[in-house]
Amino acid sequence: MIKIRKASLAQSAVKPAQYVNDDLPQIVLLGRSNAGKSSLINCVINRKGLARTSSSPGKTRLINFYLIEAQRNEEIKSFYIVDLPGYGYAKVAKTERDSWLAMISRFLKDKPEQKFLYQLLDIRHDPSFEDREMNKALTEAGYGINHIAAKADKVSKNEKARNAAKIRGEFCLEKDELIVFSAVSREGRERLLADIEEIVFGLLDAKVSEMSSEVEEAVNEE
Ligand SMILES: Nc1nc2c(ncn2[C@@H]2O[C@H](COP(=O)(O)OP(=O)(O)OP(=O)(O)O)[C@@H](O)[C@H]2O)c(=O)[nH]1
Ligand SMILES: [Mg+2]
Repeated sequence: MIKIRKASLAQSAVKPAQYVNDDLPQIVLLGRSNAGKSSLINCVINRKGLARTSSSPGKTRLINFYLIEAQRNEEIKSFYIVDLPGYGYAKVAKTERDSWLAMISRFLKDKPEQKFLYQLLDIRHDPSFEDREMNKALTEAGYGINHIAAKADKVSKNEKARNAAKIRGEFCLEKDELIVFSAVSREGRERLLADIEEIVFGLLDAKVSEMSSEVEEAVNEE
């Protein structure tokens, strides 16, 4: 398991000139306003208020790049978690909605090979029209999307199983493909960190370094 060593807000952007300009992987969080994107970031990095959260939807209006430093064994690597402004909040004017869409699609088209998309859904509700539209548009454009059912602490155990199954059905996901998450109980945090580990450090390396540390131990014991 990786350890998060440091996190900071590296950059806030509305236009390409303001994007970060390096080749670190980007874990990109998409989802309805109020789905819990900013709370998830704070939970993952163990910092209460780094990403601003609010019960009034529409808190995140910029593309925020959080630079994170993680450690696995002796290895230290950096990556970004990108907090995108949520879609579908209240009754925003059409012009604002359009500029939001333009901002997001411009961002997603930039260095797509560096981006790993996670769509957050509130586990209490059926995926909304916009959740489904967003998923469809991105899938058609060739993006792979991962899914997270957030706010899992807000439902009973039965509801959690039922609603997670519904979300999996909606997006054609296998059982282990949906991450059930809560920023409050921290359920799903390790599962998400395992994904991030694979993205940032690679899977094969993990096995190799596990093996080499076993070999090292064995040598030390002799
Ligand atoms: N109980 C519970 N509440 C949560 C959880 N995640 C987020 N919330 C609450 O839901 C509200 C919205 O959370 P945010 O993290 O600000 O949501 P967001 O997706 O960043 O919203 P926008 O910035 O508007 O797009 C806040 O009041 C949070 O405290 C969770 O896992 N459990
Ligand atoms: Mg937010």
